[in-house]
Order: sequence, then structure tokens, then C-alpha cells
Amino acid sequence: MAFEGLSSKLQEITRKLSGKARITESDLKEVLREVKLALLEADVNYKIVKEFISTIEEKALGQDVLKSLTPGQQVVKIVRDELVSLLGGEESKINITPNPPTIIMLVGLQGSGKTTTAGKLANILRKKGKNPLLVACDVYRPAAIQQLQVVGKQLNIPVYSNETTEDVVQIAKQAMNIAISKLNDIVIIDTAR
Ligand SMILES: Nc1nc2c(ncn2[C@@H]2O[C@H](COP(=O)(O)OP(=O)(O)OP(=O)(O)O)[C@@H](O)[C@H]2O)c(=O)[nH]1
Ligand SMILES: [Mg+2]
Repeated sequence: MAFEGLSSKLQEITRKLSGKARITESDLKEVLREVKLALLEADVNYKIVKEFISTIEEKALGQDVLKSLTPGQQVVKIVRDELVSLLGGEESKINITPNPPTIIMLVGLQGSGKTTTAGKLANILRKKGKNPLLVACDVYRPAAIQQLQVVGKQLNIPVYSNETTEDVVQIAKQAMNIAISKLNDIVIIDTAR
């Protein structure tokens, strides 16, 4: 998700809010509209955004925040707390094995973003100094292998594929051998489901 843009937008919104001595209900609606747009632009799921906004609205109106002495700051606090709980209170890290390569397999419904996520993960991990190998184990959907190759090419990250077999276990094993010989410490397997 594109959180870089989100954080600067939210900073701008909270800066405007914090300084306000009074906030009307329509000010609040306007602010929430801006927060909503910022979240949508950052690619947060629409249903989640809707729920998020209505929770904030409920809290702000329910706790008589607007009538308090520091309404701006309190609204900012509510938005902040909700955002923290939305993103999950704690950061979850990838379990890196002490005996490389670490294997990450992407599974999920069709079209849920496995291949795209494989590329994003590889890119993030490379920035952290890792040397990932992408593996094309979606041998069913037409052009799925090619899609991963395009992703790999764009990122300049190697992709292992084997179009002569549909045996994905075999392909994964071959990829492991290649990873070991080429010193790829992360193997990211793109699958069909
Ligand atoms: N907006 C948005 N679109 C995404 C995201 N991730 C993937 N997509 C899009 O969703 C569509 C499916 O993404 P893929 O990565 O191909 O999904 P997949 O799970 O590999 O799909 P299959 O291989 O067909 O099972 C593509 O058009 C992607 O551009 C995301 O984080 N946000
Ligand atoms: Mg895919």
C-alpha cells in the first residue's frame, strides 16, 4: 500500500485540526471526508475505510469531543488510535530462517494479488539487503508465468520458471537448488491459489 502519501496527507489534516479552537459537526464531516479520500488513495479497502470513518465519527460525536476545550487534538487522537488499531497494534515480521533460503509461498484466491505481492515482497526484501528469487509455480492460468517474468524484469529480480512441466512441486524443488547455488537467501513462490 502507498502509505508514504497517506502519512503526509494525514499530517496535513491533523495540523489543520490541532490548531482549531472550535470544530462544528460539519467541520468534522469535512475532515473525515479528507481522511477517507487519503485512505482510499492509499489503496485501503473501501469497506474498511467506511467502517473506519463511521467508528471515528461515532466516537467523536458520542464523547462530546466537539464541545471539549481541545476538540482538534481529541479528534486527531481518535483518528490516530483508530489508525493504529486498523493497521494492527504490532508489526509482524517475516520469519527468516537461520538456514537459508527462507521460503515464502503466496497463496490466495484468484486475482487476490499473489503475483503482485510476490514482486512487492521481493523488492522490499532486496532493499533490506536480501537476494530474492521469484519462482513461477502458477502453471495453470495462461500467461501467469509471463506475468511474473515481467514483474521480475521490472524489478531486476531473477525469476525461475520451467514451462516443460506442470509439476509445481518439482519446479519448487528445482528453484530451491538454483537458490542454493546462486546464493538466493529468499525464495518467493508464486502459486495459482
Ligand atoms: N488496487 C490494488 N490492486 C492490486 C493490488 N495487488 C494486485 N492488484 C491488482 O489486482 C489484479 C490481480 O493481481 P495479481 O497479482 O495478478 O493477483 P493473483 O492473485 O496473482 O491472481 P491470479 O494469478 O489470477 O490468481 C491485478 O490487476 C493487479 O494489478 C493492490 O494492492 N491494490
Ligand atoms: Mg498470479
